[in-house]
Amino acid sequence: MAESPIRIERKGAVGVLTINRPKVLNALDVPTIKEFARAWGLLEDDAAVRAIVVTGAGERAFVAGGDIADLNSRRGIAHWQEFAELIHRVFRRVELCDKPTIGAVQGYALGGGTELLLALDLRILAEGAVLGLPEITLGLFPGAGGTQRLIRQIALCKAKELMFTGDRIDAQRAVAIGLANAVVPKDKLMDEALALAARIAEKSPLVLKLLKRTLNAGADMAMDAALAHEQAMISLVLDSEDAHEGCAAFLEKRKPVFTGR
Ligand code: DAK
Repeated sequence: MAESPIRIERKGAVGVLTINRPKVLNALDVPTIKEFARAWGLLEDDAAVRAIVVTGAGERAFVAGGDIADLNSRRGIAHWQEFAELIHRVFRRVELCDKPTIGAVQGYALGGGTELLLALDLRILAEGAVLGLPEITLGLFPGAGGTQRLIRQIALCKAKELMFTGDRIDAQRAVAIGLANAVVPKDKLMDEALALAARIAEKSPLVLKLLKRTLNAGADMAMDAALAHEQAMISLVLDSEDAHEGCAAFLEKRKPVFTGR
């Protein structure tokens, strides 16, 4: 039987999803994106999973992009129906996931790989990681939500430079322009990503959920609407058992135990 293009495993409270097509540098074809969606649903639905780390199999790549052979196999409306609609739906689901998500990147994260990172909350890069949006060199432009996510996340002139030139950037530069959180030694990548995920996973899942919703929705709202939304969300949080547990733990000089209620 062929090996699955996606693997999932649990490390304590952290779910790890590995894109597993190392022979083509974990490029995303339609079957892989479909399997990604299925695996993602399992992690989302598992209450014991409080944070999700996404990584690529092998040492050469996180994801080298959309699978160019698969992309080139379609003409006309089939692009929209089979590829565009699917990848947009899946990346949006990733972006709006109620659990915190982290990309752990070794090697290439190009095209759809960088676009996937843009849908993840935090991005940890191994030394030597290479990011970029080379679609323009293929006669394309980033179309998995990348144009819109990038201009909302980094300075417009830097976003345009990346998309107009298709240049690859190294890990240090990716952090410097605000595209990633940190660069770590190659052999520490998973340890660092898992430790960060575990630290976040200790926090209240309810608060993380409402915080993510506040940030994601607020980023696209006018200020007054965003503040009203924040006020409603923090009111829910303030009324939660976890808020009382966190405050009581502080006063009692102990570590809080959050349950998500
Ligand atoms: N797709 C398919 N195969 C790929 C691939 C990719 N993106 N990237 C690498 N491979 C395959 C190579 O063809 C090669 O296969 P074999 O020749 O061994 O059969 C194998 O992986 C190893 O790659 P290389 O031999 O090229 O390895 P090198 O170390 O020499 O070079 C590289 C590594 C990452 C620099 C190079 O492979 C490369 O430039 N890869 C392509 C990177 C790229 O252009 N990525 C962007 C792809 S376009 C859409 C939404 C999103 C998208 C499209 C549409 N809609 C909404 C419709 C996304 C588009 C993209 O991401």
